[in-house]
Amino acid sequence: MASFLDRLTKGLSKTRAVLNMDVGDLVRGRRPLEASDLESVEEALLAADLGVPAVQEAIEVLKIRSGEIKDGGAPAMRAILRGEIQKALARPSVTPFTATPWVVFVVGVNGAGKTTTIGKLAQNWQAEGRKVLVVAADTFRAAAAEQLQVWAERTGAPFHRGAEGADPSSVVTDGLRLARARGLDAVLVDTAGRLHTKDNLMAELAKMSRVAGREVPGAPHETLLVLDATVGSNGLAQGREFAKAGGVTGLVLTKLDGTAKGGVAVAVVRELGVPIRYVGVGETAEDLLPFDAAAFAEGLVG
Ligand SMILES: Nc1nc2c(ncn2[C@@H]2O[C@H](COP(=O)(O)OP(=O)(O)OP(=O)(O)O)[C@@H](O)[C@H]2O)c(=O)[nH]1
Ligand SMILES: [Mg+2]
Repeated sequence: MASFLDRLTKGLSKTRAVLNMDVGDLVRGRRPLEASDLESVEEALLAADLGVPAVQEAIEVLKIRSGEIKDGGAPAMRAILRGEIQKALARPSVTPFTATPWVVFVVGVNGAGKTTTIGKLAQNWQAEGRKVLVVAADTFRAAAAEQLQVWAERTGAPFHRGAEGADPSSVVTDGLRLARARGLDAVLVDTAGRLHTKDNLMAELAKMSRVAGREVPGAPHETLLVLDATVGSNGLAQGREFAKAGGVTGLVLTKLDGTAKGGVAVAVVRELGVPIRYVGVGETAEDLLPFDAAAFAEGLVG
């Protein structure tokens, strides 16, 4: 099986192509960095959706360290960029499974990849020998629960769903009771996709969190916001609203395999101050990778 870095690198290849198009031929000879060179780098970083503040900072650092780039050429510049991106992405994160059951809410806009991410997590955690309950708190669409059930059956994880139209909070309550009664290690709660602009749906998420905390102390231990990397900087607006409503503790960046905008990772982490926990680089269970800032920076810049 391909290594973590190989798979990530493959997932980030579109982003890297954007960056390297301009960055690659930057240092043609051993000469000082010129303003036009920096403009090319800036354009490439902006095109990859790192966001204006992060790009400006990176450019400042390149200017300050232009002597190293003069001596070391393009590899030196890539090394500096890698270091800056890694620094921007590094955030402290929680240690999973430090409570039992470990309760994880998965939230995000429609189609971001919530259900798929839960399926992948359930499969990986079950394979590690943890007992995982998968809860469908999307009572809005019957097909949503069925999609989750397919993943649960495939992974052998127990599955809980509520009646169609039931209050998602009551589904969460029942699910957590079930997990406690059976002594399960973790609970993954799938929520209905919702627009970050819909206040009533955002309030529903907040309620689900409150009731979870009543059943299991400290729950939800993680609230993962799933962002589709292909939407680029639009993920920022989504992130802000979900963070306001639901105490987001971490991010999952999906569909990195299909985008040249992987730099959005830097923009959202900077904006929300929470770590990326996992990245999705495809549709199978093997295509969810625990996030590693160094590997990500390497995959992005090459
Ligand atoms: N290429 C690729 N496709 C992905 C990835 N993650 C999810 N998908 C696909 O994205 C589509 C939507 O995924 P879902 O998991 O159903 O998204 P969701 O957030 O649960 O959607 P709703 O429940 O409708 O809000 C599916 O076709 C997935 O296979 C990924 O990392 N890479
Ligand atoms: Mg879903």
